[in-house]
Amino acid sequence: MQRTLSIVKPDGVEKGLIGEVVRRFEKEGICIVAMRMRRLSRREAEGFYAVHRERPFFNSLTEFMSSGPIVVLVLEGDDVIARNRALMGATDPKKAEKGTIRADFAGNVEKNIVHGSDAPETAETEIRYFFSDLDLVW
Ligand code: 3AN
Repeated sequence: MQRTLSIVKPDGVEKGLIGEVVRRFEKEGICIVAMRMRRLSRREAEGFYAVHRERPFFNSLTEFMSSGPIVVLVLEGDDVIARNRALMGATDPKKAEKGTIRADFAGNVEKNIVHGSDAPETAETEIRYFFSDLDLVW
């Protein structure tokens, strides 16, 4: 059993896609074990994306991620990190496979509706960034 962090980003919330994203998880049999809406400060967004600090898009990305409310979720299931990333599609929506969340709804490589952890270690760190053990439903 694996866990991963998902985020419906500010563009996803603004476009009214919280329910659509959650529906895709549930349809796929992925279990939601925590879910919360919140708004990140710029500092919190910078902390979350600290691994991208040196990238040219860091300023713009953290500004965007703190521009409006987000929904953070912890997903659980067999191989859920890869399954979530398959549902999301490629980072660049133009390269994302048809039927994925990003191909269907994302505007561009930055405003791409959802985030998903990319490996077990990052999943653990990212879940810890937003949730404590007490928040997780077993
Ligand atoms: P993913 O979210 O698909 O794992 P990462 O981890 O490479 O992609 O990038 C984190 C976030 O940074 C992306 N979700 C996207 O919002 C933003 N990003 C990635 N590459 C670019 C880029 N070339 N230009 C602008 N933003 C980018």
